[in-house]
This record gives sequence, structure tokens and C-alpha cells, in this order.
Amino acid sequence: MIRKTVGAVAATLAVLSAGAVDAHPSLERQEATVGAPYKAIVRVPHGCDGSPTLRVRVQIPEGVIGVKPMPKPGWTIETTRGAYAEAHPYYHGAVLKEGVREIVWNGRLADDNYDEFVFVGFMAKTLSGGSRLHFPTIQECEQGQQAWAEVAAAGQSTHDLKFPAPVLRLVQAKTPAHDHGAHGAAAKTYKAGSLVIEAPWSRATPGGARVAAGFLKITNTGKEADRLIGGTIEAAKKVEVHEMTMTDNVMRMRQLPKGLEIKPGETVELRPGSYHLMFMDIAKPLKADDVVKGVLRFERAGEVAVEYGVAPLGSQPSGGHKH
Ligand SMILES: [Cu+2]
Repeated sequence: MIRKTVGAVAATLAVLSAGAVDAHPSLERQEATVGAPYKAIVRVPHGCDGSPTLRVRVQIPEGVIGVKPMPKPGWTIETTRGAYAEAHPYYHGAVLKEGVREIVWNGRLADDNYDEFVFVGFMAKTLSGGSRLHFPTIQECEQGQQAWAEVAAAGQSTHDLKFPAPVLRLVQAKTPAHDHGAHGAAAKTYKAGSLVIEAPWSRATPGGARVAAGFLKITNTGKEADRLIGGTIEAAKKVEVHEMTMTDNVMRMRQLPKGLEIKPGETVELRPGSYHLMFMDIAKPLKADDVVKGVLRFERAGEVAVEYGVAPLGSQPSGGHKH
């Protein structure tokens, strides 16, 4: 059967003639975790109304970074790179500003065959759990083409769309990797100007303690340096920026009077045994699983409200945290 008709009519017929489950290109796994890698398998169930598919183009949405297609026997792959709308923190403190925005597979897929197109990527920490990402997919066939690029409006179901783009639901990570002390509720990411602040946490204090420490990670995605100069917290009179150093085998801490610099493109981690925030004159001990509200103050980015999750006492070695 060869149809000469192309465009919307042919495409509608293609949708109607295909099976109900796999009527359109879709992702095999439709849920991904923010701040984690994701392997995308795009399933293409048929050609364009009887015409074989010669080319499959998948567009990469903002926030899906470090994308690499998997080689596919019988198909050649082209990628289009481009700048991201904003810089995104990646592994080991790196910041990605550009990457693959579209992947094109060139080959041949007969209309009565099914095939899969695979790539890997990373769900940037700047994405938010609960949101959806769309991967517009264009099938170019010997005759005609089909763009699967429709996005459901608020309250609308994907099933109401004729040509839905493959969709992915995002979920928030329960406990981010490397943040052993960060507890559920407060393991959040905050943005202030070009700064990304991750997973602020503190640790329960023994009764009678007058100080507590705060930890978090700050990434500067901008072009200019900024400084963490202090803040406030509901439980303490004063918040200082401290540094811990080893001198003659003794851990010492000191206040950084000018604050802590975060250079462009850099990630600085405040963690036990290193930089930290010192909560001075706490009114009462911090208890495990409490959430403590606070504000961070930056020279450039200004003030940012954050919440510290409180980890159990002794959840990480403090390296002799004494004043
Ligand atoms: Cu200190």
C-alpha cells in the first residue's frame, strides 16, 4: 500500500491504524530523578502511514545535560550542540553551559517494524521534582514526516493530544548522593542569582551546647565571584562563616572575616572538618529531624531563605569541633 497523501491526514490515519498502547513514540521509562543520570529509550512504533522511517530527530529539553547518544548498528548519528538557557551544575563541581540539543538518527525502519533509540543524560539539579519534560520527536519518512511535539496544557491529558511529544515526569531525590547528613525535608536546592545552594543541613547538638554548625554546597554558575558573608537562623543569635584547618596535628577553626569566596564556575562545599557556618548562642539544642529556617547572606546574590535538615548527633565525625 502506497499513499501519496502526506501531512495531517496521513498522520491521523497512522495514529488510528496503530495499536492503542504504542500509537506514538514514547519513552520506555517515564520517570527520572532530579540530580541523577537517566537513560532514555525512545520507542518508535511505526513509520508515516505505511512509509518507512528514514530519520528520527529527538530534541533535548533544557535541564537535560551531558547528553550522549548510544551508537546504533545500521544507523548513523548526528548531534546538534548549543548553549543551554542557563548554566547547570554537573558532576564534581563542573558547570555545563552547552551540550547536545538535538540527536538525529539516519537509517531505515520499515513501517511494520518497531525500533528503539537510546541516549543517556543527566537531570540537572536546577530542575524541579513534580514537573514534566518533553522530548519533541520528528519522524522523517520516505513519504511525509510526522512531528510528535504537542504538549498537554494544564489540566489536559496526553491522551487528548493527537501528536504528543514523549514525556518524562521528574521526581525529587529523597537523599542526594554525597550528603549523608542531609535529611529528607531540607535536602533541597535553592537558587539566588547565579548561585545554586544545595542541601543545607546541621547536626543535633548535645544538651547545654551553645553552638551548632551548618553545612551546604554552593555552586556559582555565573561569571562573577560572590562571597558568602553570613546569615541568620531562627535558633541562634548570630551566624558566622568559619574555616577549619589542621595545624600541628590540631584541628583549629577560625572565623573568615571577609566571608567565603565562590569563584565563577566553582562549587564550594561547607562540610564537617572544613568550611562551615557557625550558629552562635543557640537558644536550645537542635534535635534530629528538626527543620531549622535560616537566611544566607551573599555579597552579590543578596539574601536567600533556606531550611536546614537536622541530622542525628554524631552522624559525621566533626574533627573536634571546639571553640
Ligand atoms: Cu566553627
